[in-house]
Amino acid sequence: MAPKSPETEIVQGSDDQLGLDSIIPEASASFSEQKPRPPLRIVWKNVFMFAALHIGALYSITLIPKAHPLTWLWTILMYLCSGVGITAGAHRLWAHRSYKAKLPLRILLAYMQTSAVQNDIIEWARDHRVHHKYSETDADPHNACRGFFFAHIGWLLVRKHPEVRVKGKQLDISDLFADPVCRIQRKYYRILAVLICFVIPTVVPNYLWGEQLWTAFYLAAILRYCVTLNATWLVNSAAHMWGMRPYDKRINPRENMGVSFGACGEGFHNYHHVFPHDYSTSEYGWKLNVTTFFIDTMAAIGQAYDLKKVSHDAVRRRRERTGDLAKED
Ligand code: ST9
Ligand code: ZN
Ligand code: ZN
Repeated sequence: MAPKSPETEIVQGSDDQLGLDSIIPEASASFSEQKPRPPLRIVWKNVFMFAALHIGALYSITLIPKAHPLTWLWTILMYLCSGVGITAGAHRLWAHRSYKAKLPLRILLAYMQTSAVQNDIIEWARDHRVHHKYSETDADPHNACRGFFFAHIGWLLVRKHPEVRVKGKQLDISDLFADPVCRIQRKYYRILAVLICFVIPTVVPNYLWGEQLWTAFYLAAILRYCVTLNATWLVNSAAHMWGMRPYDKRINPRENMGVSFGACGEGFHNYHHVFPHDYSTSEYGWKLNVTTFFIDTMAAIGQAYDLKKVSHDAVRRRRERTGDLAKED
């Protein structure tokens, strides 16, 4: 269990009123009327790109036995680097502001987030804020009410529903543009993405322990990128469909331990949608949550501060009021 850092702020009070105002959820699709959807407009470039990536990742598996053990280790390290860049960076820091980070940590997180190539921080955080505020409506970019495939990868293969843009433009994202780290990353995103996601992971094993460039590229870049993407997408698909709802049975996001394992601690998704401002996204500290371990470590060396944590009492009250095991009225 994570030690309680002196920098951790225990947030009391009504759990519905905590966190960023901009992401307090509107009525979910399950409870509101949906208009007929415009026809799907497939983006073939993305279809071919993601198909090629997945075929490349399958081929990469055949290279594992002949790779140097240090290349295996490097691939896992790169997976953690891009995973935590998304979870501790784009998600918990920039999208939710669940803690604050000093400049060196923000630069490190931006580097790590870039290695995941999941769009720049501003675009990622904006889509994610819309996802929380309009969860499972047409304004949710990866609306899980449209099925597993759409929530997982399909939403990246078609033009967005017009409501995503309409509702997204109403959100305040001035805090993201106010951060020079986000602005610079966005300005040079394409070149940075190629360098940090593909070139550096390939060149390092070749230079340091003589791994073949071909093998290093397919394992540390292609396979690692593909696995990280799918682990992330599972939060949108599987963790919106399968698992318990101990905090709020009226919403679809679930507690999914398999997803937590693969997604660096982001499978506690029922908790997260109920308490989106909690820096740990769970009430269980470091359990299946390497991201919380990372943020706590950064807090211990003074790089992260003002960590927001929901009090045990508020969590217990919410469980009793709306959770799976709450008594029916
Ligand atoms: C990727 C992202 O994979 C994954 C995010 C997952 C999030 C998961 C969250 C779960 C919790 C965290 C868990 C982390 C776990 C990590 C574990 C790690 C181990 N608001 O976008 P366009 C505007 S990316 C306001 O082209 P189209 C936009 O500004 C993979 N406005 O839409 C623009 O306006 P303007 C790599 C918005 O044409 C206009 O709309 N990336 C919003 O419909 C057009 O924007 C790719 O492959 C908004 N929300 O195209 C790229 N959204 O003209 C994929 C848009 O004024 N993307 N706008 O500037 C694309 O190719 C396209 O976006 C598209 C849609 C085809 C999908
Ligand atoms: Zn969600
Ligand atoms: Zn979130």
